[in-house]
Amino acid sequence: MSRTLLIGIVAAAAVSIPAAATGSPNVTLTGVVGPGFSISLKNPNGTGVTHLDPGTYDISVTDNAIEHNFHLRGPGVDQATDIEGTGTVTWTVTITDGTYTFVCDAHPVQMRGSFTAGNVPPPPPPAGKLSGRVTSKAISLTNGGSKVRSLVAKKYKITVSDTSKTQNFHLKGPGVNRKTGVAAKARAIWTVTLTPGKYTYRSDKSRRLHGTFTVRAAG
Ligand SMILES: [Cu+2]
Repeated sequence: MSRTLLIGIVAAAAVSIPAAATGSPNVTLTGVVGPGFSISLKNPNGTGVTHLDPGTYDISVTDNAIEHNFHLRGPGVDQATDIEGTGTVTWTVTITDGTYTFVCDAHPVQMRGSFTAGNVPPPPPPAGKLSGRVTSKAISLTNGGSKVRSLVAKKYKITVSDTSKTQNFHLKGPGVNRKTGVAAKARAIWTVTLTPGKYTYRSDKSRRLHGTFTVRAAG
């Protein structure tokens, strides 16, 4: 008996899913402002909105703060919550080719975000920051204090500190071949575009001082 009953429940649940989905044809994006100086607009999967296909969207906006608001503006769209008010509203908006911004009107410099749509490409991701360091005894490449083992392909700013007059810092891999001088101390900032593949950093005067990492495709 239990087997038949279970199949019946599963079948009923399967039928109810498309019925619910057809009642809400628009993709719903979620905008949140506050508490504090935070503002965000997210895709259904929780990632930040950076680029959308043109179309009609429902935007559920929750305004958590009496000193902030959520103001979305771009081609064909200009919608805002009250600065003094709080609560959740849903806007149905039509997104077309272009760039859209969302800000708090009371703090438009600190609290802002943007995305592009259609034929306007998303902006490149901000450059990553790395630190390269070589002393007479050790070499390292770190990312926020952790040793770099794997990175996403994009642009990076590498602050290189070469505190040795006998070693250097040499980064080599697909599209990149940069080095400091062996006989001089140096401090430099290199902007490099890392692409998928294997990279090596080493001192050209000591085989012992070396490390490797891999770069994988973005997305
Ligand atoms: Cu604000």
